[in-house]
Amino acid sequence: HERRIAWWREARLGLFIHWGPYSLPAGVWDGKEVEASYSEHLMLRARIPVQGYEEMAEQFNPTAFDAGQWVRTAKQAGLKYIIFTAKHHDGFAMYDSKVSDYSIVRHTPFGRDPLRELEDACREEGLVLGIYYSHAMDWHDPDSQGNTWDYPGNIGAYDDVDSWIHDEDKRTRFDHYLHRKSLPQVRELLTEYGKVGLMWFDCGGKLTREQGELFLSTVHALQQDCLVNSRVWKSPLGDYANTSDNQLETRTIRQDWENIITLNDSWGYKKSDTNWKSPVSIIRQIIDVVSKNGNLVINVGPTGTGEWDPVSEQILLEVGDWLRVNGDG
Ligand code: FUL
Repeated sequence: HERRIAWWREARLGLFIHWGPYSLPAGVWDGKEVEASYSEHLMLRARIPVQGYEEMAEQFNPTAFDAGQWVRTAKQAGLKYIIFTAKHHDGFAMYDSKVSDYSIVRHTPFGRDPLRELEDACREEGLVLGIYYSHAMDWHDPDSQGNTWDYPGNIGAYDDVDSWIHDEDKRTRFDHYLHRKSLPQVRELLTEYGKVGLMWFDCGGKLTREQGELFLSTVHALQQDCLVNSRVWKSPLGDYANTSDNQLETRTIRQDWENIITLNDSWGYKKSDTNWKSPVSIIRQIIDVVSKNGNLVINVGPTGTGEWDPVSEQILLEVGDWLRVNGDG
């Protein structure tokens, strides 16, 4: 563990990238603004049937995507690692998956593999590649958690453990999803994309401890030096702990901890969300978190065409300017 975490303790600052088909509708469905602060939760909040979401995803063609530019901007902003959403809760793979055809490569006219391009760009620029993978929730899968409008027998997104833990059918089907899709995709991510600095799992609280440990041991068996965050299940499982989302008042959770914030309120690109944090408040957050020996990960949500919102880019570059003068490199 000590050897595995050494680079991360040094790195201090990272960039989160939430990008997927949800970046295209950007918070709007059927001409209406969907009530949800997170645009990446559109499918859940608007209860979009799998087929309707699939049809939307077929339109995803982000031809302006330029991995080199994204990574160079991150570097200029003083960020040392990136965490890219390889699959969010919508179940859509943002990489070339052999496990599922529901991917950017096979399901869209775009046909490119952004994870591969980001891997190459990170290697070129000397940033560490981290991968976000929604291992517990998958609204596209008939046996996973969250989608109870297409699959009423599933574990709901907001159900507590007690409501399903004794339900043999729910438990068994969820376990099938883990073994049929989730774990196999984690295996491909850790075998097809070179050295991965960290696997960032999410919403693992509804897994059994055993299932959480299975993800942890799978990662470490494939890449001994790859870190795993505590959302794989619950802290203390994992190499380091996370705060809750967008938590601006922090306290040390344990020795190795990471605070995650987004520049506005949504993680995925959302057209109507202009509630931007100022560069000064981001700088304060850096000072606060780093002074408590933590890491800070700042999120950007690129658009459906593959560009960064100019406002978020500007905020990050101003932070980078400050770091060049006041940081320790
Ligand atoms: C949350 C997710 O549900 C959000 O969509 C986002 O990915 C955030 C970083 O973690 O739990």
